[in-house]
Formats: sequence, structure tokens, C-alpha cells
Amino acid sequence: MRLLIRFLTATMFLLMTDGVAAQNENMDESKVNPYTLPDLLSSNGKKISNVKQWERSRKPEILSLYQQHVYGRIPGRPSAMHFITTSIDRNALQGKATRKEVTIHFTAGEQGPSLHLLLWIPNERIKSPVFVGLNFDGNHTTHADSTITVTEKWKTTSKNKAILRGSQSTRWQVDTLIAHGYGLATAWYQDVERDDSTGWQTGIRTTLQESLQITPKEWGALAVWGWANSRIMDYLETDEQVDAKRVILTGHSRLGKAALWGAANDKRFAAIISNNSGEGGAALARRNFGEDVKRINRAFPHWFIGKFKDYSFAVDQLPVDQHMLLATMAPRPLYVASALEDAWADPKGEFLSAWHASSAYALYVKKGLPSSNMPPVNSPAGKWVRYHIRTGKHDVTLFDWQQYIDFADEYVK
Ligand code: GTR
Repeated sequence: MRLLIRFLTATMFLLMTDGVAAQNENMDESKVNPYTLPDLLSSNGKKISNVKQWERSRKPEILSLYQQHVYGRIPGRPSAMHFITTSIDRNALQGKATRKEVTIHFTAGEQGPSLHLLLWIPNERIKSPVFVGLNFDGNHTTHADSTITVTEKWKTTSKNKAILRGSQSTRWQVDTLIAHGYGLATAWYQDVERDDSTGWQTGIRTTLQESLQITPKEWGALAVWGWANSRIMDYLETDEQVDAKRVILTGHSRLGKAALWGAANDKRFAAIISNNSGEGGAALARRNFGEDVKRINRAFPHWFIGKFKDYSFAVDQLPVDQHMLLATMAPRPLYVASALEDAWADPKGEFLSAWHASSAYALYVKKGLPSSNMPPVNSPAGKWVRYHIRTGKHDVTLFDWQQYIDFADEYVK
């Protein structure tokens, strides 16, 4: 009896201190509640029916709602930013590619905050289209090449002290990209801000707040990583071997969320790929399946601005939903990809979001997804908005890359 009372008191205490414990995430499709999405194509009760109205009023309105309620503002480039090429190998991959390492310095001199870029460019062309994407574990994990620099920053920041060269190489498929005439630019995301709740104190939200004229509270970590993608673009615009009009932004998972917000703010990216970006990325927030707003806010409070916490238990009050973020990419080619075993990211919510976003593409007379029914597994569907759900888990695979290459061949190259 005493044990039972102790158990009940402990449980009640838990429920009182952490209301979230009482409400687990729903993983059952039959328990998805009905929801009403904010109307993508209306503004203050007025219907948006052409590109002019969309570009002049609705799109800026949506971007500003995301700024104020979800991710925060993305500032421009610091005026003292400069690039230093630290290595160059014109004979990489048996002569098929040029491999460069470039440090993007955000302040004058070489001691301040910086981002280390690893770049592969095909040798067969004068100028190549390039895929850009931040990596999770350091540049040296993206390819087995033993000469890729392991940066000092990585050594002092990374929790994973083992140097696992090439451990993430299946996620990058450099050889396949080069063989198809594409370059690849990647950098370690935590170069700009450590991925934890105190990361902002040592990251660029603090070190660059004066030069960027933005306070740390005005943006979250996803916006910071989105910003980093744009600084990579700044460099690519200066590289003679790069076709800067054909740069495709990619991102997996949290870095997919960051890529979406980054691309929404930077028109220079010619196409956007969201790989398993899930909650806070492509997936509809109002569909209660898998990770939800309360859970992401609790687990990753630093990813979003403070205001987003207001919606943890009131998602229906959020003035946006993620189809609106995807729609801001229009008319640029947009690819949304899910994985069958990635229920946490809510594949159906990712698909529906892309489906609803397709109506913004229709304004430009560009076809998006053909139907509100999900396509069969491993069968991409759609034109300017394309979607696939592949077999397997939360990851980036060769299959994914093959579809992205086909998509880029068709709409970017
Ligand atoms: C999960 C998180 C997702 C996704 C993922 C990742 O733990 O719940 O939102 O961002 O991590 O980035 O790997």
C-alpha cells in the first residue's frame, strides 16, 4: 500500500512538473485529429489569384509571420567577411575533380569566427552546378579521402572525439555527383553554432551580433544554420568553376529545416531539397503524428525563437503551417523526400504539405504534385514540386541522391 501511494505521488508530481509527460506523441494514423490549415492563398480575407498579388503581398506576409513566430530573422553578410583557400587538389578522384578547402572568415583577420568549406568540382566542365549542404559530423566524415582537414574547431567543439573519416560518406555520394557533372559544397554545421541550448553564447549569434546588427534572441539556431548556407553561396559566387546560377540547396533532418528557412530567405538558391526534414521542416505542424510542436520545443528549445513556445499546446493558433513555408520556394524547383521507417518525421505530413504548396506553383503555371494521394514507395511523383517516400530509415541514401540528380538534370541543369 505504502509503495502504491509513493508511486501515485511520484506520478502526480511528474505530471504536474512536466505536463508533456501526460501527452505522448501520436504514432497512430487513425488517431490523427481533423485540422484546418491556414489558407495559403488568401490575405486579410482577400483571395490571392495571381503571381503579382502573391509576390507583392502574400509571400512577404508569410515570410514575416515565420520571422516573428517560428525561426526569427536571417541577417545579411558581415562586411569584413573574406575567403581564404587553404588547400587545392586539381587531381582529386583520379583526376575527375578539383577538391578545395576554403575558410570563410566572418571578421577581418584570421582569428575570428569562421566556417570551413569542403568543395568538390568536376574537372570536365568550365562551370558546374553545385549541390550545397551542411554536414552533421565534420567535413572529414563526408568522404574517406585521408587528406581532408580535421579542423581545430571540430577538435575543440565536437563531443565525438574519434576521427571517423568517411563515416558519413554514404550520405554524400561525391563520386556519383561528379560523374553526373555536379559539384558538392559542404561544411560542418556546428562551426557557426554548437547544437545545444547554450550554443548561442559562443556561436555567431553572440560573436557577430554587432556586425550583423541582430540580438541573439531575434533568431534561433535553425536560422543560424540557414544563414551559414547563404555565406557558402557568397563564396560560390566568387569561384570561377562554379555556376552560381545553378546552386541547389539540400539538407537532411534538422539541417533540412534550416535549409528550408535559409532558401526562403535567399533567392539565389536555384532549387531546394528537403530530405526527411520532419517537424519544423516540411511536415505539417497541425497533423498530430510523430514529433509535434510541444515535443520539438521541449527537446530543442534553441532551434526556434522564444515566441514559438507559445504554440506548444496551441498549434491551431500558429498563424502559419509548413505548406506555407514550402510555397515561398515557388517557382523554384522543390523536392521533398520522406522515408518509410521515418514515422517520427511524419511522411504523410511532409507529403501533404508539398501537395498544398503546389497551389502556389500553379500561380506561376508550373505543375507541382499531381494528386493528394501519396505515390507508391520508391516512385517519385510531381514536376516542379516533387516527392518520394523510399524504403528504409531516417537517412540520406544513394537512392535519394539519384532522384535529386534526375530532378536537377530536368529542372536546373
Ligand atoms: C530528431 C528530431 C528531429 C530531427 C532529427 C535530426 O531527434 O526530433 O526533429 O531534427 O533529430 O536532425 O536528426
